Amino acid sequence: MTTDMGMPPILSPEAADKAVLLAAPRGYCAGVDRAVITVEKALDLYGAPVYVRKQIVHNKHVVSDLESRGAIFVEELDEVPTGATVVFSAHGVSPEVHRQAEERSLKTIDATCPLVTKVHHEAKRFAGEDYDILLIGHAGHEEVEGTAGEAPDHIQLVQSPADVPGIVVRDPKRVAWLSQTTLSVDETLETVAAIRARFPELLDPPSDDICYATQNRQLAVKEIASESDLVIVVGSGNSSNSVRLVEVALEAGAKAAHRVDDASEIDESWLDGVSTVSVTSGASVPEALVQGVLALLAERGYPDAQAVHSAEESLIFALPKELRRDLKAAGRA
Ligand code: 10G
Ligand code: SF4
Repeated sequence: MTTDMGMPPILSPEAADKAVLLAAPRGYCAGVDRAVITVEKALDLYGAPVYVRKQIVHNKHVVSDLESRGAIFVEELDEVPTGATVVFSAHGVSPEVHRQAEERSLKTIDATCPLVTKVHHEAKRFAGEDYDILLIGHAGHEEVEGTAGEAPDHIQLVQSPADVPGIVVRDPKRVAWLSQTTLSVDETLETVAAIRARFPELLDPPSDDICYATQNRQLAVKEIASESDLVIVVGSGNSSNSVRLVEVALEAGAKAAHRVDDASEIDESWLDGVSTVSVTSGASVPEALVQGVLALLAERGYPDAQAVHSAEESLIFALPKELRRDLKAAGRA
């Protein structure tokens, strides 16, 4: 059970010797919700198997649950039989992937989050105006590969301020930056400051690329971190936004912070001498996994969690248009 505590101060001096704080918002964002529902509805409508290129979202429990319902996750499109249905993950794909799908006559459903698509549009626009684009993000992450693929001749990856001295551009007056949507807000500001110090005429994106959900989850964990002896972040190891929450919690003053995929990964020794435990989860994490962590804490003598709200979220995205069209045609819209 959760008690809603509203605004700070979070813990009164009379609080019991043990407490659990639960960050809000946490867990599923609008883009993840849409992507997971897309695969579920595609399985219902077309029947199994439905292929999914890459993990639909970076959470191993979500992926194994969808696998058990008939989804087949592949790394690349050459693993998908000709003519089959394939869903593109929430992290987005490059135009080259769309081209390959067309070449193989695949039926595609694009579950790219609309907020990632927005960054793709910005990349195309800056490239169309012939800017050199510095994309702040992590090498090898699917979102970065998809965004960079929109304008490979104009985009170069910048991972941290340490990369900035080595940047080579054609014209220092025509440089713009964009970013992955799931980065640390504070680290990204540092990287942008380093870039701007080298290129004072640097052009900003028209609006934040780090999305509302990433920002809100970082704010929420910051709010409780300094009161926490331990922060437990639920999320998978390849989930960029989940891993960032551990770093943000530590930077904001948590005495310790660990990421777990679920309650079974909690090392009991982490709880030694711990009074206040805070719990949060990444944008790709089902709430049931958080509740599992709270249940384990209750078994270890911790009280009901106190929810600490730092922002309200109400965004919902419409399902991909290809799926809406087919649902409507089947009378199931
Ligand atoms: O945090 P990342 O980008 O690794 O992804 P995730 O699947 O763990 O969370 C949802 C975020 C996206 C789908 C990327 S926009
Ligand atoms: Fe969309 Fe942000 Fe969620 Fe990524 S983390 S899927 S950009 S809402």
